[in-house]
Amino acid sequence: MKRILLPALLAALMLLAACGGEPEKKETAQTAGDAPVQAEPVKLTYANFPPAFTVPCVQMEHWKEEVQTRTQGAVIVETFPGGSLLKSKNMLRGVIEGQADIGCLSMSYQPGVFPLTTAVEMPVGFSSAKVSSQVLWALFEKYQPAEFAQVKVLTLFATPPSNVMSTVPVQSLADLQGLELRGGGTPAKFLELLGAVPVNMPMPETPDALQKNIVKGLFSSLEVLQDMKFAEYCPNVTTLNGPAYIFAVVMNQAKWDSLPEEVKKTLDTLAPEQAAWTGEYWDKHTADAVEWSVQNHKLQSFTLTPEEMAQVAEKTAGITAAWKEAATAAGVPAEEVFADLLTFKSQFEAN
Ligand code: DTR
Repeated sequence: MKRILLPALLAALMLLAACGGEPEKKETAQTAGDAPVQAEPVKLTYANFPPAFTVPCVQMEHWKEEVQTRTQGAVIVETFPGGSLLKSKNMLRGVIEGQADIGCLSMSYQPGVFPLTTAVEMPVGFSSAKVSSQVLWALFEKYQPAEFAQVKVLTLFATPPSNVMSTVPVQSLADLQGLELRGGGTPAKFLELLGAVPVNMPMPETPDALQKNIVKGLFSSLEVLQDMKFAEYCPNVTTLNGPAYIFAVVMNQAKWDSLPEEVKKTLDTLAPEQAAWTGEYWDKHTADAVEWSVQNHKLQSFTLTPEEMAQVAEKTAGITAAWKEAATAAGVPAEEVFADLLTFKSQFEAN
C-alpha cells in the first residue's frame, strides 16, 4: 500500500506546483511598453543580393537592430547578404513564394515591372539620397501602387545621383561616345542618350567585368569606389548628377498577416524612418568614399562645362516623357504622380 501511495503523492505534489505555485506564464503576447513580449520570438529571414559591406546590407543590419530592440526581442531577424539566400533577379518572386520572408530588391534592375515608383528615377536633379528616399516613400504611401500588391513593403530607399566612374578619364561628352559602362534601368537609358554603351549586369559581377575589360567603368552612386574597391580600376570620376537607383524591402504577405498587431505597428512606424536613415547614411558614406579614393587611389574628378551640362539636360529630357507614356499605359496617373514628385521634392528639400 505504502509503495503505491508514495509515487501517487509525489505526482500530485508536482501537478500542484505546476498549476499554482508560481504566477501564471502566458503563452500569448503581453504588452510591455509599446511592443509585445512573446513566449516564442517570431523569426524572420531577410535576403539581400550585394555583399555585406555595401549600403543595401548596412541598412539591412540597421533595420534588424531597430526591429529587435523596438520589439524587445519578440522578433528575431536572420540576415543573408551576398545572394546567399536569393539573388537580385528573383528577389520579388522568391519573397512572394516564401523562399525568404523578407527581401531587398532594386526596381531599377527590372524595367517595366514597377511603373509608378520608377518616377523617382527621373532626372529631376535630386540633391541627396535622403530627399529622394523620402520622396519615394511619400509617393508609395499616397498611391499604394499595384506593382507591390502581392507583398508588404517594409521600406524604400534611393541612391545618391549616379556619376561616371571609369578606367579612362571622361572630360567631355566626346569622351563618352561608345564607352561601355555598367548601368541598368533608367540610369542606363540616360547613358545611352549621351552616346555611351550601357551594359546591364548585377553589381557583384562588375569587378570581374572591369578586370576583363568588358566594361570601362560604371554609372552609379560613388560610395562603391570604396565599398566595392572600384577606385582601384576606375580612378576617374565625371559628375553628371544622373538618375538614382531605387530599392524596396518587401515581405511575404502571408508572413506579414501572421504577425501580432503590435509588431505590425512597430514595423509600420519604422518604415519611413528607415527610408530617411538610409538616404542620409548613403549621402554621408558617399562623401567619405570619395575622400578615401582621393587619398588612396589619387582619384581625379572631372566636371563638364555648363554648355555641355545643358546638352546633357537636353539630350535626356525625353526620359520623363517616355516614363509618363509607359506609366500611363500601365494604369498609373502619371501626370499627377510626377507633379507630386516635384512637390514632395521641394518639401523635403526645405526640411
Ligand atoms: N548603382 C546601382 C545601385 C547601387 C549603388 N550602390 C550599390 C551597392 C550594392 C548594390 C547596388 C548598388 C547599381 O549599380 O546597382
